[in-house]
Amino acid sequence: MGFFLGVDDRTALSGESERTRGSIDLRKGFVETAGLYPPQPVLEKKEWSAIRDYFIENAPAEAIPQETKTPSVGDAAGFVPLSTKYGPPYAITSLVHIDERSRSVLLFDARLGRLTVLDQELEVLESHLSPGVTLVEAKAFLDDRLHLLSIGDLFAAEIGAKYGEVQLAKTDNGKLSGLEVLLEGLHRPSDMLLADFDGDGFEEVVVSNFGEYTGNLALYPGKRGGGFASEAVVLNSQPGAVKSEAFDFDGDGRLDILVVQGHARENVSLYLNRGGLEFEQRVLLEKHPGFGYVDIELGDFNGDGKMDFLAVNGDNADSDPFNTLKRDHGIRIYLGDGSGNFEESYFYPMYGAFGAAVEDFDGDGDLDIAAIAYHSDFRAERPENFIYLEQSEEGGFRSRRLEAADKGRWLTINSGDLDGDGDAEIILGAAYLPVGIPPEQMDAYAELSRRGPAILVLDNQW
Ligand SMILES: [Ca+2]
Ligand SMILES: [Ca+2]
Ligand SMILES: [Ca+2]
Ligand SMILES: [Ca+2]
Repeated sequence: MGFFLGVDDRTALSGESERTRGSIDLRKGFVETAGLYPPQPVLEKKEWSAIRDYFIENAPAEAIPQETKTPSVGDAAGFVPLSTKYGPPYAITSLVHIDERSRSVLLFDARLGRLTVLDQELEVLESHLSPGVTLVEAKAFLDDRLHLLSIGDLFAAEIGAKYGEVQLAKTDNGKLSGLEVLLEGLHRPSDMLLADFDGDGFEEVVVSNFGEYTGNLALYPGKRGGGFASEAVVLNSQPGAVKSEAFDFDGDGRLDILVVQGHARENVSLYLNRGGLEFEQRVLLEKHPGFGYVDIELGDFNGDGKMDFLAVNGDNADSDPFNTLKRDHGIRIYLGDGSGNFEESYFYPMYGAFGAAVEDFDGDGDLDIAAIAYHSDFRAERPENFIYLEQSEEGGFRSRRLEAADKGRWLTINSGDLDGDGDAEIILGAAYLPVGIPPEQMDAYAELSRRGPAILVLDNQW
């Protein structure tokens, strides 16, 4: 906080390790590079001291525990792990994607810089070295097109650098060819959304340029004949957009955009489509900067025909190495009224929750949830790295654990019908990085990294 106010006060750091002091130096450099470090302090020394003292006096010495949750009702035995030879050690799996058209799995490992395609038996179909690219998302269409999104700089090593790209490949039975770069110079994008927002028959792409201290939410109009205009319509000039989804939430016939912002003024906003690629932002939820939003998913959870959404918050990497477990982390459902208003109906507390897949996994007609955690409680004998929330007839959810899925540190999750039998499989992708790990949990984390799998594919046998 001090760096943003032009204050470099290290008094609280005496006695801290070299690693800690190093990471504070790094953070100062980031704020300076982003041009956000004021040349002069913007407040008096005594004002700064008063703020610091207030926080030190009022912050609890121990993290406030999460609210008690109903114990899990048993194992998620309907998910059966499939075996695979794919498994680079210390994987950084930035993308997992089930391609239902070709019954294949697309993976990207950011440590190797390698894109790999597995067939439905999880045998390697092909593998490409992709220097300078770090894929984080894939979006398929009914035809042979596949859009890919590269974040460029996965680790935010270069603040302000714009190496992100939207790429287009052709697919033939899972094999990729004819790679084209459609957009470049994107600011650490974490998500793309393809939809025709102006109704001219050509899809726009909405890019969540997460950035770091700078970034934006940008819409690139679709061009006649394919591709996107290089000039963006900036929907929001704040950094931190993580994920967006399209739906006509107010029922006026135009597709709107739901966006989650996971940085600074964290929020979930609805961008109502007013026509002509003009949108009006309606903030639905606004949270504090440590809330850690990472994901939203759409679904009609209560089956009333009105679209609802699920929000996931659990990012805990921003205050390395002073991360503490956060009471508020978890998964929440917001029910929609069909006019763009939402009300929270469900909360599942989960430390470090990082992503979710929403499907009717057990085929009983209602939506269920599979979720992962990246920043789970490593002190636990069995950290809760995965949870299956099965919707019950009464509208509540029963939680189920899965031992095999607690053995990885999952960054990515995707679902889809891999084997073509009509139900959705799950794929989890692990990333073993010492990010967001408090020093006293480093040993437990190292053990998990040594043994943890790169991916886990769960066959649906509910
Ligand atoms: Ca609308
Ligand atoms: Ca609903
Ligand atoms: Ca169900
Ligand atoms: Ca299936």
